[in-house]
Amino acid sequence: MSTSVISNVREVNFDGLVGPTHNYSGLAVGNVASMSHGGLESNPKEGVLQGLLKMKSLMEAGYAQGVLPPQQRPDIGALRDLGFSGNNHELLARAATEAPQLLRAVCSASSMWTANAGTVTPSIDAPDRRVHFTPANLQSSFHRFLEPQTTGRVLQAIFHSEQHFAHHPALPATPAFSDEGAANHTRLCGEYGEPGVHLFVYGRQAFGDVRSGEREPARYPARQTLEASQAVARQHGLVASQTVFAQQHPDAIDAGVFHNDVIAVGNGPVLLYHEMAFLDEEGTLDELRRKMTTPLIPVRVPIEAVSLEDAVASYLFNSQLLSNPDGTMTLVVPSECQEREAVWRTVQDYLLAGNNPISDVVVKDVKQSMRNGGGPACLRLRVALSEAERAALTGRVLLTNDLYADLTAWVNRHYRDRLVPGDLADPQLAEESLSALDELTQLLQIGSVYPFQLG
Ligand code: SUG
Repeated sequence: MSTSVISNVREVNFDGLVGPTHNYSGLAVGNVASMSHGGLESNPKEGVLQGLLKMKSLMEAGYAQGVLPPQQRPDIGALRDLGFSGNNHELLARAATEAPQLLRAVCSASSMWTANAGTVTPSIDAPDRRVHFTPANLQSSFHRFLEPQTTGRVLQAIFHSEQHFAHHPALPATPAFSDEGAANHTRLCGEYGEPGVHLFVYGRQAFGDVRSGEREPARYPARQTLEASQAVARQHGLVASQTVFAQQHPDAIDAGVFHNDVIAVGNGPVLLYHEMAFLDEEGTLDELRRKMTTPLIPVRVPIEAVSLEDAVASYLFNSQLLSNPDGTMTLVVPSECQEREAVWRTVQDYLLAGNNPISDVVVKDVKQSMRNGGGPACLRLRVALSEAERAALTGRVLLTNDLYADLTAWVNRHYRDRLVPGDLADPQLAEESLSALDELTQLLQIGSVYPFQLG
C-alpha cells in the first residue's frame, strides 16, 4: 500500500436504461412524484430515449459514460414464488385479476435508477486497492426488493476482473439493514485519484436508543439505516478516519425527500446541499472538514431561497455535478427546475453567480423518469476508475457513437410508446420485453444475467 495517489482516475457515470415495461403504478411510498402519477399513461420508448440522449450529450461533452441494462420484467419468478402457477399466460392473467398490485410491482422498471443499484468505493480508498461494490438490498419496497440479485450479477459481469474489482453480498434484507445504495452515499475528495472521505446519510437507527422516535420522520418511512451504512463501510474496508455518518433531517423525509440525493449532491470537494438536508448541519460539515485532506467547499442553499416543496418538485439537488478538466463544474439539472421560478432564480443568481466552482448549467428532459421520482442523478451510478480499471471492464458498456446508434435502433425495434397499468397483464408485453432483453445482453456483450437466460 505504498501508492497514496492513483493517476488517470475518471468518474464514469453508468446510467440505467429505462426498461420496456416502464409504467406509472404509484408504488413508492414517500416519493411524491410516484404517488401522484400512479395510473397515468407512460411512454417507455420516450423514457429510454430521453435517458440515452442525456448519456449521449454528456459523452459528447467529454464525460465518461457507461450503460447498465434494465432488469427482467415482469418478474415471473417472483409471481411463482408467491404461489401463482401455470404457463406465463395463465399466471399473468391470474395475477391481474387476483392481485393486480403484485403484478404492477413485478413489472416496475425501477432498476433504471442505478443510484440505488449499490454502493461503490474506488480502489484508492480500499485497503486492497480494488474497487468495491455492494448491491443495495432495497428491502423497503417489494418492487425494488426484486432488484439486488440481478444487480449483483450485472455488476459482476461488467466488473469481472478479480484483480481490480471486489463484490460483496447485499446486506440482509430486513428493516434493520435497509440499504438504498449510492443515493445515500457521497464521496468527497480532491482529485478522483486522491483518498476521499465517504459521507453516508441515514434516516433512522435500528438498534440505537432513539427515545420514542422523536428524531425520526412521522409521515413517511426512513429508508436507510445507520447500521446498513456502517455495514457497507465495513465490507469495503473503510475506517473511521474515512467515513462520516450523518442523519438526514426527518422533516425533509416527511416533505418527500426519500433519499439524500433529493436534497444534496457532492463531487470532488464540493457539497451542494439544502439547509434542511442534515439533522446536524454544522456537526456534519465540521467532521467532513476534519477528515478531508482537501478543503471542503460547501454550497448551502437556504430554505428562504428554495422551499422543501420546491426542492422536491424541481429535483434541483438531484442534478449531476460533473468535474471539468479546468477545475470548474457543470450542473446537469432536470428541466423541471426551469418551471419553478424560485429554483431557476437560485440557479442563476446564487449557484452560477456565487463564489464556487459551478460554472455552467445544462438542462435535461428526463420527464418520463421524473414522474416516478427519478432525476438525472438517480439515473446514474458513479464509479471512479483508473485507466487500468477502465481497460479491465467486460462487455461493450462504455458509450460510443456506435453503441448509441445500436441502442437507439434496438429501442425502435422493441419498445412501445404507450403503456397504462392495465396493459401489464398482456402476455405479449412480457414476450416483447424478454426478447428485447435477450438481444440487449448480446449487444452489450455481458453474457447471461437474467433468470430466463440462466434457466
Ligand atoms: O425508489 N421510484 C423510485 C425512485 C428512485 C429515485 N432514486 C434516487 N433518488 N436515487 C423509488 O422511490 C416508483 C416506481 C413506480 O411507482 O412504478 C419508484 O420506485
